[in-house]
Order: sequence, then structure tokens, then C-alpha cells
Amino acid sequence: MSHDHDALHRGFVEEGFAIPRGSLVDPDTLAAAQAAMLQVRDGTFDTGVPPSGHPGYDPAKLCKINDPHLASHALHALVSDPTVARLAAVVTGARRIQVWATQLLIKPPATAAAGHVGWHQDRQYWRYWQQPEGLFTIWMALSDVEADCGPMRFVRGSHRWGFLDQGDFFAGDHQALRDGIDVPDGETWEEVSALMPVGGVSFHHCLTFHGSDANTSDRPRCSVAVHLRTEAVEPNEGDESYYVSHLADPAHAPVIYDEDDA
Ligand SMILES: O=C(O)CCC(=O)C(=O)O
Repeated sequence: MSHDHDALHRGFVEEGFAIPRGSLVDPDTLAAAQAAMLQVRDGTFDTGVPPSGHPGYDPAKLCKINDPHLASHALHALVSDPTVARLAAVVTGARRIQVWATQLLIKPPATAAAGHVGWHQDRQYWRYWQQPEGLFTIWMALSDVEADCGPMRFVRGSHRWGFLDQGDFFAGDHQALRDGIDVPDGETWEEVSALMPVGGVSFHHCLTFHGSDANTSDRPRCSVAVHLRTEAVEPNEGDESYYVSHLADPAHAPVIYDEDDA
């Protein structure tokens, strides 16, 4: 499917997110990733390396496994998908893009508040980087994401509000959280749902407020969120946080796009 590259780039710059139409991930890569997701969920790691965080699987809750790409060749291939990486460069305007963390998110059906992701700006959790500019996420759908699946919702233009530090990924009460966020004068809170087919992706800036509701469908909502940096941002000097300690290791932190190789 062809995309209007200018519109996607403009959307990312002006609105803080971009949701290209259709399925983008290579079909073989996608099928292998879907099988791998279940293996990693159930504790089989074909690389011989565990994810950096695996809380165990409880079908009554949102399942969040950190760095599943360490544990699975197929998930490493998914997060390195070249078509998606090239589009990420177009969307963000980056010359170089590097993965530095991933999360496997499985939101089981009928999870109510246990499936919520509270409103937040990713920067809240990413303080080991010098600045927010150049930090973004590619969210990759491993199942169809329809309105009743608890899709991610972005707040249009909220990346321009600066870093407010007022959200909470783990909070279940959206309204209470929303009430505590100081929307700047003259701005409005306008939510956009990221609906997409399996193999679809969205891109969002690390200051864009986002969250998601319960999955009220009868299907699990499955995804891998890939956290990336462009050439514009470096870790804080001397910072030894886990996520900025493995940038030289392509198993942890593959460079998925480099203008010089394109
Ligand atoms: O999957 C969700 O609903 C939220 C994911 C998220 O917060 C992220 O990818 O930054």
C-alpha cells in the first residue's frame, strides 16, 4: 500500500503521532512473530536469552513483557522490519534509527480496569536520555485492533505541551488521571484511536499523551511496542541505566535504519 509520506511526516510533527493505513509488516515476518509471541509469553526463549522482564502470564491482566526481542529471533526480526524502519525515517525525518527497548503487550479480553493503560507521556519513564527530541515509539499490531479491543488513543498535538510529568501508565482510572493533567491554556484534549489491521503500525513522539481502555471484545489485543532513538539524542553523560548500557550490542539495540546504508 502506498502512503502519502508528506502527510505522515506532517502528522507526526504537528500532531505527535502518525497512523499509516493498512498492514506494513512483511507477512512471513508477521506470522513468525505471532507464533514467537506465544512462545515468549509461555517461557520458551529460542535465543537462549530471557526477556529483561517477564512477570508471568495472568489472563486477567494486561501482560507486559520487557525486551521480548532478546528472547526470540522472530521478534528481533519483527522490530527490525526494513519496510517499517524506512517508513519510520520518513515519518520522523531521522537519518539513523536505533531500537533501545521493546515491550510485548497482550491485553486479554474482558480485562476491565486491569487492562487499562493510563494516560502518560513516555518521557516520564525515559529520563536517562538528554532530551525528549529524537525519542519515539513504533507500536506494531500482532492482532487486528478494532474499537472494542482497547486500542491505544493519542491526544492530538499534546507533544507540544512540553513535559508535564502528570500521567501514570499503571493507573486504572482514566478520568481521575485526566482530571489531574494541566492542559495548557488555548489547547484542547482531543483523543484519536489507533485502529489498524494485524501488521499495522503507529508512530508516536515521547511527549504525546496516550493510553488505552479495557478490551471488551472476545479477542486478545496483541502488540509489540518498539522504543527508538534517532541520531538527535544521546544518553545523559555517565548514566548507567539499563536501557542506555547496551547501545553497542545489536542483539539489544539494533540500528534499523541508517541513511548511509539506504
Ligand atoms: O499498548 C498500549 O495500550 C499502550 C502502549 C504504550 O504506552 C506505548 O507503546 O508507549
